[in-house]
Amino acid sequence: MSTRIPVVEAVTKANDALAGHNRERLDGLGIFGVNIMASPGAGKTSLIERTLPALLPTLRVGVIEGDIATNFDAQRVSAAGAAAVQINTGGTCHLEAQMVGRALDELPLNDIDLLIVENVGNLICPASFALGTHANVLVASVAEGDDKPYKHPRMYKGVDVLIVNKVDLLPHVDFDMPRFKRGVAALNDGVTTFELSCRTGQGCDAWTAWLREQVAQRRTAPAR
Ligand SMILES: Nc1nc2c(ncn2[C@@H]2O[C@H](COP(=O)(O)OP(=O)(O)OP(=O)(O)O)[C@@H](O)[C@H]2O)c(=O)[nH]1
Ligand SMILES: [Mg+2]
Repeated sequence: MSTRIPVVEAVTKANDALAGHNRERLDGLGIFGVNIMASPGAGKTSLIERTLPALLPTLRVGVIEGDIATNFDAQRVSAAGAAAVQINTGGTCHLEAQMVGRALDELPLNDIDLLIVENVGNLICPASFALGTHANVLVASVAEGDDKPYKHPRMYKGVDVLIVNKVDLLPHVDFDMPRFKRGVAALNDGVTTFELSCRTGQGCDAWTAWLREQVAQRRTAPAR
């Protein structure tokens, strides 16, 4: 008779240890790191492209892009002026701390204030794998439907920031904002939320101001 082995727990524990190592590296250099998660096409890369011009004049930004295949997104953020590294997971539906650790080796960490990680487009697996960043950001788009907090509670529960993107499409889609917000409040009441459009730029200033504030706090925090 074979013994049952708790593989998933072992994998996530090993990941947590490596995420802790990544966090120590970032903390040692005073870098603030965010992990941006969302379903495919919600607007993660568009958000980074919108964010970079607002921050780059005063902040140094590095971006790690996670995708199953292609370097399209790294090309986009590189064109927008950030130091970028692309991770191709080759099929894995989320980033893991070990992958991010290897990508950190490729970035000029001594010349970075803010690290943005774009996770693989997926609303399930990324929630289970810490990367060592300081804040988890979820991008929801109104084109996805207002039922997503109800269908993906784990993802909505664990995030520090919620971005509701594509609000320019609200007149064209049947997205019930109060229903969406009730679902979010039941899981993560008071989560810092920005409603914005990466297409028009509406609402983006509040998000970039929040990022700036986090970086400033990290710079003045005593080394841990
Ligand atoms: N109308 C509208 N379209 C948007 C907005 N933000 C992004 N898009 C469009 O949505 C599509 C997907 O955007 P991306 O930024 O590539 O999405 P993503 O989440 O990075 O996608 P993956 O990396 O493939 O998971 C593109 O066609 C964008 O132009 C927005 O605010 N409004
Ligand atoms: Mg993308």
